[in-house]
Amino acid sequence: MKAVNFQSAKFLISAPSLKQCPPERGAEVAFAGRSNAGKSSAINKLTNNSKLVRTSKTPGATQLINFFTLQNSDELRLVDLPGYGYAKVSQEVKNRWQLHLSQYLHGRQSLRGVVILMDIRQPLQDLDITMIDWAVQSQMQVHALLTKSDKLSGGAAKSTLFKIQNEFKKAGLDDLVTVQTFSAHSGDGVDQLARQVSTWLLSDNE
Ligand SMILES: Nc1nc2c(ncn2[C@@H]2O[C@H](COP(=O)(O)OP(=O)(O)O)[C@@H](O)[C@H]2O)c(=O)[nH]1
Ligand SMILES: [Mg+2]
Repeated sequence: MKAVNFQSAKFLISAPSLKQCPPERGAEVAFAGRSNAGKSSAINKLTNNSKLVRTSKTPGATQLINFFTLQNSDELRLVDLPGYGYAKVSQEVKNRWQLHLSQYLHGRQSLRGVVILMDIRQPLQDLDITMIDWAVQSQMQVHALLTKSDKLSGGAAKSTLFKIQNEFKKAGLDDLVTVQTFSAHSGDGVDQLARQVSTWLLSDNE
C-alpha cells in the first residue's frame, strides 16, 4: 500500500472559524479530543516532529483549528481541532467551540475521517460521545485512539480496547468506527495509526 510521509508535515495556517479554513480541495484528516487527552503528543509522534504542535501545560488555551500540509502539498492535510471539555473556560466559550466543531464535522467537504483521542483510563465521556455522534450523523469515519496505554498493563489495555469495541458494536457503529490503543510514550499503535490515516488521505473520494 502507498503510505503518506508524515515526517513531511509542515504548519500551514490557524483558522479561528470554519470560514477561515483553507480551500476544501484535496483531503484532510482531523484530530479531536478532550484537552489533555494527548492530541498534541500523538500528532508529534505520528509526524516524528516533537516541535510541530505544542504540548501544553495549560490545556484549553487555544481554540484555533490548525492545519498542516503533508508532502509539501496543500491538498494533503492534517488538522488539529481545538480540545474540548476544558473546565476553566466560560460556558459561552464552550458553546462557541462546540458550534465550530459541529460545523466543521458536518460541513467540511475535504474531511475524510476523524481521529478521536480518549485517555484509556477515562474513555467515552459525554463530550466524546457527542463528537462521535456528530461525525457518524454525517457518515464520517471515526478512528478512536485509546491514548496513554502505557499507563495500564498490557492486559488491562487490551480488555479496555475490547470493551470499547463492543460498545461501538452494540450501538451499531462498528462499520463507521474503529478503535486502537495508542501511546506517544511507548510507541504503541503508531504504525496502526499511520496506516489508518494514510488509507483515508489516499482514498479516492473524488
Ligand atoms: N504517560 C503518557 N502521558 C502522555 C502520553 N501522551 C501525552 N501524555 C501527557 O499528557 C499530557 C497532555 O498531553 P498533550 O499532548 O498536551 O494533550 P492535548 O491537550 O490533548 O494536546 C502531557 O502532560 C503529556 O506529557 C502518553 O502516551 N503516555
Ligand atoms: Mg494540545
